[in-house]
Amino acid sequence: MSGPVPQVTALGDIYTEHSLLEQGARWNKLLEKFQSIYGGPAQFVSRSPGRVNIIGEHIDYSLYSVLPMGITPDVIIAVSTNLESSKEGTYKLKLANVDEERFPTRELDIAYGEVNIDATQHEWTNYFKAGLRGALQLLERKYGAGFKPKSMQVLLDGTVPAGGGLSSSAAFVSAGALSVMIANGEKDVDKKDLTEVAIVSERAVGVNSGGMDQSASVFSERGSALFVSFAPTLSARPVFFPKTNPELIFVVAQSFVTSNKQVTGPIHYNLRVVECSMAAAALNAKLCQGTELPKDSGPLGVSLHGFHTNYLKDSKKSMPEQLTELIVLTKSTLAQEEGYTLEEVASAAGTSVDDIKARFMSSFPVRGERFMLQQRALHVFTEALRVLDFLTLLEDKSRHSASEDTTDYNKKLGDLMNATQDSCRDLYECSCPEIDEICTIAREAGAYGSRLTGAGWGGCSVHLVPADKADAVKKALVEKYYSKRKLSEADMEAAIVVSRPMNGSAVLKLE
Ligand code: NG1
Ligand code: MG
Repeated sequence: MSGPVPQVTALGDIYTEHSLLEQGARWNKLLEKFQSIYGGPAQFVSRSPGRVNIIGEHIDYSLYSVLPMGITPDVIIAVSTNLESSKEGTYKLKLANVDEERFPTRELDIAYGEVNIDATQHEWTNYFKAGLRGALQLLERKYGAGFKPKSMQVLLDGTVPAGGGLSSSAAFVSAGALSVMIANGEKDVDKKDLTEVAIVSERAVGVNSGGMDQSASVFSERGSALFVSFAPTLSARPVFFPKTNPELIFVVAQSFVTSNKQVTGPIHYNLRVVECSMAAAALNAKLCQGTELPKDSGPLGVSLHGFHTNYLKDSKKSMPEQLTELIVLTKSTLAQEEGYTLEEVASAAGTSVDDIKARFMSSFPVRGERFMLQQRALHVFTEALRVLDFLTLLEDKSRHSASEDTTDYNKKLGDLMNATQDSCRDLYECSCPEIDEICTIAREAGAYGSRLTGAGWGGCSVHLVPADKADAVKKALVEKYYSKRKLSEADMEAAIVVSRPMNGSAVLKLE
């Protein structure tokens, strides 16, 4: 399901009628502001959305398939290449944001062949530079190392809340990389190329990220969820929601607990990536004696999926049966429920502490006394299984004619999401009390399934709700959660969104 990123001439090709009016006003404002800042018109606008993950949490970097969908909030970037650099051997970037108070304007002269990013600085333009660097690497591979990038005037507007679990970063990096490719004359930007560029680029900003967000941001299609697989290579296909009775919708609710991966990475996100890689190494050493853990595209070069395919390469069992087997084996093979010290990890993986440090703990700082290998691996294998179960339910053809009541079916989908939340809370320890509370409130008010979405430790939650209970769920959340916090009017307004699956990346040509 690859192909070029669509180049469109009307906003109706990007948004549905629900949001067209509002988006039209926003795009006009962007283009007018561009004209007033730079004294000339923009040549094109690139766009990439945020996403909500329906199911498949914290398994993308272990290279198991996930099921996210694109949403309406997005990053739009207006661009003109109508300027010259005054300094020999450099090109110029003028980077402005519609929200200039939070994101001050920057002017950069960048020497050909180098884009320096200081990931220790929390600086908004890093995300643009990350996309720039990735896009230029791709262009250099294509046109040779002497490739001279165009100077760019840029004005950006983002509506995906930062640190809110809806993947503002992937939207930013994908839209940024896309804008650089178009500015440098690329006509048809391949979706898969763009996604891969965005995945690698985002790692330059200091996060060991998987590939779900960038895939969802680039590939999503209106009206469908996206089944994204990472092994043996990246692929994505749309999965339509069957008709149900009562009709199902997704309610997305913020917790307003902010978890910033750049800051908490060493004890949260990046540590989980490390724990999963360590678990893969230990399982492989114990169960695949004599064979190396194969190198793959996991952020640290190996993954639980890599161990899985190494161990079960000749298995005739179905994927769900294989995962079930691995769940049983994990409990007996990684039996230390109290976790593993670094020495114990090394011993389980049949290697030295120095080797473990060099392979898994040198690219980003992590802090941990005990590494919870059993719990993390169990979460990954059970969650990978839940994604397949969810997909099987969605694609169950016998369901599609339904005019009869489908409450039981709806509940099965919800139960899987609830099981994900339990596993995130207990095995992966990536929930937080506020998200747990939101899930309880929503379920009591009629949601079939409620869980955190995105990295967790705060951020966002997603709820599968019968359409006729959407108002009741919203009301309960406002009364029992939001009204108890001191929220600004704007936050209150953005707290809950009823989300429709929306298109991914696109370019609007203006000339
Ligand atoms: P968020 O926190 O929403 O950006 C992160 C990762 C995903 C995935 C989820 C957990 C990045 C850019 N994104 O999402 O790849 O691992 O957590 O499922 O790091
Ligand atoms: Mg992110």
